[in-house]
Amino acid sequence: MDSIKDMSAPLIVVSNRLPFVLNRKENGQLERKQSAGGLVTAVAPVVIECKGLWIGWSGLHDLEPGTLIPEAAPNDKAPTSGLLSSQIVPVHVDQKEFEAYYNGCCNGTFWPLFHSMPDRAVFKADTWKAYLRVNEKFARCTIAALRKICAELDAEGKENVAPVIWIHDYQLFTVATSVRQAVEEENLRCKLGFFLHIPFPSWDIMRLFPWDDEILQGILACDFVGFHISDYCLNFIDCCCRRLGCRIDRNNMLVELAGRTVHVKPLPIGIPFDRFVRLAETAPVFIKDTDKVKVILGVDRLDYTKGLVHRILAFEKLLEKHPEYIELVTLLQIAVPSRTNVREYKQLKEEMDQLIGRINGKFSRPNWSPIRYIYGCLSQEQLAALYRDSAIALVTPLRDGMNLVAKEYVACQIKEPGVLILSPFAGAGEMMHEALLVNPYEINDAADVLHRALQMPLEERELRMTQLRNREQLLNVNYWMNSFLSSMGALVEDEERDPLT
Ligand code: ADQ
Repeated sequence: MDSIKDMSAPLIVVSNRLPFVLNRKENGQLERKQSAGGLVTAVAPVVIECKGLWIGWSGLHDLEPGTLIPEAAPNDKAPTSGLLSSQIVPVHVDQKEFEAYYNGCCNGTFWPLFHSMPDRAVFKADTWKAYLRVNEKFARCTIAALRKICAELDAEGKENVAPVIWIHDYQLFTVATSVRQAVEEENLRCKLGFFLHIPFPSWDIMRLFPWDDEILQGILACDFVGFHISDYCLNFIDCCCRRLGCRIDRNNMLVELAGRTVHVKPLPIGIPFDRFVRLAETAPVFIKDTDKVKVILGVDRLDYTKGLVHRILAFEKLLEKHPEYIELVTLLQIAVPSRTNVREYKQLKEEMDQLIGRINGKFSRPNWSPIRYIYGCLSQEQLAALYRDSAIALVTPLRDGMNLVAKEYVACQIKEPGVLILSPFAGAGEMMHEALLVNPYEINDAADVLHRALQMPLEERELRMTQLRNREQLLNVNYWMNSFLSSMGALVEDEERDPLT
């Protein structure tokens, strides 16, 4: 199921950020800049096709309400370039409010809590209130858009077409509460869906958040809820039962609240597989010495959930246990700067600098260093070249909703295949069985698994990689999006068989 199917109704996507970056030029004019995520690439064409809308924060705090977002530049080739100004609804959030909502509640509370790291989570009533206020702003914009779309459909005689609203991620847990209320009070119509891109924690963790009931109610205001894997679905269902006393059906993943039934489903996100293959086929070589030195690659946002420190310690352990790898193996770690104004992320950056400095000081030779570290962003083409030419991808988060890097690596293995080492605590670990799985907290084991990967015969690598690639090609990002929309009953036809059955 590679192509995008027809929507039976207009689609309204609601996400924290719009699907492109808005930039103010020196002359004060606004321009769109591409943002290259797989989600945007998959979903934007559907919104364009069904004449839908995208609602999100523009990235600028000083945008006057009512400002029209510019059309894409004529030479803009991004998947969002066909999105007309009239299809974009910017939500205005001022800097102070954003600080409390985003850096405070989203990243200071929900990010660590939902990654089961409660010691890092800060619980503050004022940031939670800011979160509710900002979510209400998103809801107001969504309701206004819905009113307009329903009126247009009525005028066309399409009274039985219900627009589809698809809300994304942990920044927008409570948007659906107000949307549902308006739909009921004003007799509007829509199908409401929610997808969470990060893990959903167990009840033990969730109950630590003092206002957890409002989050659960916000999600349950939707008709359909998707998570990456069934463990997250079951955690959510369990929380609804224990916190709200909902009737639940675990086997069929149903939750009942106030006489309404909410459908819950695991929908593991995929990547634009063919695009990564094409990039790997054409990208020029980026690592010059692959013939002599085997590259072990790590690619992550610089985030404490990604297990970067543990990974580097495991690599150090490998060199201690197997000094024969000195001058023959290198760890190339790419770290994308992330949330750079949050204290914990600054501390992690310092810790990484020190750790890498110490290990390089300990093992380096005049013409070789054990660790190469790039703190910055790369183009997708450069990434694809690195994926293609690395002997091993070390994807060892302590906790991760899915992890797309693992999938991008296998897509790019178009030459002699490498080995994927994966943490079972990433959603990807649930399905990518042919990877070598390792607990990232077990530094010694991780070093042993690295050794095994470096020694793995070609035949075994081929066998594992073929299976991994076949699955990711089939379950790509379009498959994921079609599955979500068809689960909501939003597609015109759905006759293709589910490749999972
Ligand atoms: P993230 O936490 O951002 O996503 P991940 O799934 O690994 O994590 O995606 C990172 C993306 O950034 C990849 O597409 C990768 O190619 C890109 N990237 C990484 N390093 C880069 C670099 N140096 N330069 C440019 N691009 C780089 C959240 C959840 C995940 C979930 C996704 C999707 O935390 O668990 O898989 O959403 O649902």
